[in-house]
Amino acid sequence: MAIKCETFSFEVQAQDGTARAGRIETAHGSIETPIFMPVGTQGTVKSLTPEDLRDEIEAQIILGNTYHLYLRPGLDVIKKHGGLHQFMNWNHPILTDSGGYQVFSLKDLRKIKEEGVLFQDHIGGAKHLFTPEKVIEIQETLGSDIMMAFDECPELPCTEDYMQKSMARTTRWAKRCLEARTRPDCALFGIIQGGTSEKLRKLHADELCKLPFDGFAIGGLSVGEAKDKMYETVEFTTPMMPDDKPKYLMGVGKPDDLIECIARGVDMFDCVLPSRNARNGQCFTHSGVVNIRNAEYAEDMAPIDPDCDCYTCKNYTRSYIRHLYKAKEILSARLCTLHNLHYFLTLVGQAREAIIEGRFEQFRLDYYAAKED
Ligand code: PRF
Ligand code: ZN
Repeated sequence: MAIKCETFSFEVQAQDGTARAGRIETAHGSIETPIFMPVGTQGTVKSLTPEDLRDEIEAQIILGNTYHLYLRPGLDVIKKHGGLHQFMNWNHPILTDSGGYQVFSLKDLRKIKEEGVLFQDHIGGAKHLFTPEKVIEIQETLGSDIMMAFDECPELPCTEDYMQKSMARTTRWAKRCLEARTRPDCALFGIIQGGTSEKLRKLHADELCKLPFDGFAIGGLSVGEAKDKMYETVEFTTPMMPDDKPKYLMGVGKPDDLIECIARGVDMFDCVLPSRNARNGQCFTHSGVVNIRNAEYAEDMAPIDPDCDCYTCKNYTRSYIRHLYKAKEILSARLCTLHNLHYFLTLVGQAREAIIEGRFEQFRLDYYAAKED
């Protein structure tokens, strides 16, 4: 008998057009949606402590990766700590990706079978088999609050025939994931694939949304398709998903994408962009992107974003941060990461307020207007 998660719930608190504000409850606390999840692939959001994440960025949930943590440090080490929360000293919600996306990006080093995916890892080149049962076992060992089902994210472009076969297999894997659960405190989300085809998305959503998942994700986007295609796909897919469960768009995106996809009914996002780009000196601000490497900032006494109240913007000039970047000082990565994640979390928080107050469309217009001047 498949078990149900007893610690997970979701409630829609307000709706404005198709944009939603809601609340998720998990074993490690609640999450107010729409939400952005900073990515902590290796058991750390690079350069930040849990205190930074909680106190400066006000992150409510972070994302961890099955694939990376399973390979290094390995489950025995994490088990010894009592799970990923204790291992990384983050006592708040964690969502883990299933490893599907990571093993499929190994291209030459993997073989897909009905049983699962055979792959060679990127560290020592050892062979592993990820099956739906295995990735649930790993995610339960990590103690994930929200586990993701094992899916295939087909490389685009692919034929309709391949996509249909892949989706059918992802559905069979999804059922095996549900059957493999043993912990009542770990929720499980299903992942809808189907590329940018409305017909295929409908086929897959109809099959997956019949299953007793705690939430649903849109996978297979932000893989190189045109931006308007992605927005269009999100727009026709969210109505195919149950309104009483969270809707999660995987691996997205830029600030504009968050605004556009919140408008189309998405509740949850994750992306490496704000943290990864911060390390290259790319900062997101109310007036657009500031590339701190640029010579024009050499003597700029302004903060990265004059409209930001993050730790970085309250204390440091563009000139100083550019100096750190140029001198290859690691503080540059940390200050820019703090700023970018603060910006992303503030943006979704303000979107949430606007939805609750029924002024989301005005908020969206104001957001674009600020970028233009
Ligand atoms: N599947 C999984 N993780 C993902 C994706 C997916 O399709 C994406 C899509 N860009 C990001 N992360 N399991
Ligand atoms: Zn800032």
